Amino acid sequence: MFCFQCEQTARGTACTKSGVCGKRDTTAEIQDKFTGALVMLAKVSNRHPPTENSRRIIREGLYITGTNVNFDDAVIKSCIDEAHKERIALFAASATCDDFDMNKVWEADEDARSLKSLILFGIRGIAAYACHAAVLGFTNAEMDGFFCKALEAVANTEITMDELLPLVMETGKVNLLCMELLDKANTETYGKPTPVTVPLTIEKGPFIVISGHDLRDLKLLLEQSKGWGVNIYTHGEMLPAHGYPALKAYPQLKGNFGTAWQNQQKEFDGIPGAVLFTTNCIQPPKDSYRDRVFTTAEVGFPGLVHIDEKKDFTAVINKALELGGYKTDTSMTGINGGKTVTTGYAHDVILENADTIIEAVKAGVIKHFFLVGGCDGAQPGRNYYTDFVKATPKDTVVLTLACGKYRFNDLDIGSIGPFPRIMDMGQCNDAYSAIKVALALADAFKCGVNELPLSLILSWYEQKAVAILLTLLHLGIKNIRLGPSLPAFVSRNVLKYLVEHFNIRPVIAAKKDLADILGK
Ligand code: FSO
Ligand code: SF4
Repeated sequence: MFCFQCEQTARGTACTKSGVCGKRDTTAEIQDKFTGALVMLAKVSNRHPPTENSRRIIREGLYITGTNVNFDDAVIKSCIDEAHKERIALFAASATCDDFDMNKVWEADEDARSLKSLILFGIRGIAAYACHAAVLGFTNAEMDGFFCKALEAVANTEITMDELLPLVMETGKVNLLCMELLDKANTETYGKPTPVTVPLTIEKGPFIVISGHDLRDLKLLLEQSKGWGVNIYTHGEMLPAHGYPALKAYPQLKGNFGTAWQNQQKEFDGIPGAVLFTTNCIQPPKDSYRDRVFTTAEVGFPGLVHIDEKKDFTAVINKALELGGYKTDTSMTGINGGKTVTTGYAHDVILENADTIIEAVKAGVIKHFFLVGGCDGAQPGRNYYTDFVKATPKDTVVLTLACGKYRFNDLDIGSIGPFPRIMDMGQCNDAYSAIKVALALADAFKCGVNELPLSLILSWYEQKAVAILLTLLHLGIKNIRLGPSLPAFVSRNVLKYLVEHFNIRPVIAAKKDLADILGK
């Protein structure tokens, strides 16, 4: 196997024997075969009008091969069969074609491999968002077309660096389109998020923990669990769901369980409730809770019960009733000991208060904005983000999003006027909100985003973070600090290019970086 698509890759170079994420070598090889099959379907789709089914297969296929999504070989094999069938249905003569061999990418020269990885991992990240939007009825032909164009480029052994570079930037552009589409899908379906304080206490009685990003799965679960006496708690990236009016209207949506994805094996150990995974990041479940974990949509793990597209969550509800939950209310905390967290500071809330914010900046009440966001992970170096937020001066605001916020979202670092100093804008795809706010501020101050008193301190883990980083580069945003380590798939020359053009740099030490930013 060869896989280096995420931040925890073995030795910071590549997983070659088994995945640090728990992926077996056989699964990695089947995933590569599937990507090779998607390449051929994409090539045919670029020449023969694709159907909605071919677009769906490519979208879901890109997503399913992402980190911590699907570990089930049988499921991935059936996806390969489906891709072959669709290709032949589009163009019968392609029946004799072989799938593309992904080793040709992994064994290519390191700069071509690096740019192709940025494109491939970027479209895997975009595809995740595209799938969440698609289940709400929102699709975009330009985006689906780009997946095919990008897959063909990844497989092109003749393509030059000069042709690959614009495609890397186009990946960022298409991700912006996709995040906008998902924002529209979520807000038109569930309303505009509003700020909310979410308890971390688990009330006594049966409960279900729902993890991942898919708001539709949560809505269906809330609907089906009505009247059963089962409480629902969000986990990980599902936390921002509490801000959406149509979701928070359900009284059984009580709070949030635990922290970020990488703590699940510890936090779910012996949990007396059911757990439903709607997207990444699932880790191999331990025996102490394996019998109560369910998957749905693209997520899969061998031996777990999978809820199919009919979305009948009866088995999950019954498991929660059977386990019975805690006997008394159980007070849990965030990683810094806080008992509640807040969320719901999406673009509408902030932009509705734009005048107040602009005045506060002009009057020197707010001196600087930090966007401290991205993915969490297991590396000890990720304490950097906690230390950074703790050290931010009282006249600064910390905007955050994605699962990296669990490093500090239970801290009480005070407020500035009507605003808490930490404002959670949502899931990783809500980077769209941060971009909208940054562009509006730049407009108000008649300057570019790079001239704003705004610094981006990002953490990355998997492919959605790659897509978001490419969006920021596509927008010309400079001086991003990225950690806890730089991607293994960024070659020395590609890094040199990124440093020269975007002044991107690794995080070093919280206090030092903060002093550099504030010029102290
Ligand atoms: Fe985190 Fe996992 Fe949103 Fe990612 S839960 S790491 S970028 O899949 O999704 O931030
Ligand atoms: Fe390794 Fe990450 Fe790939 Fe898993 S997804 S095999 S941890 S590089």
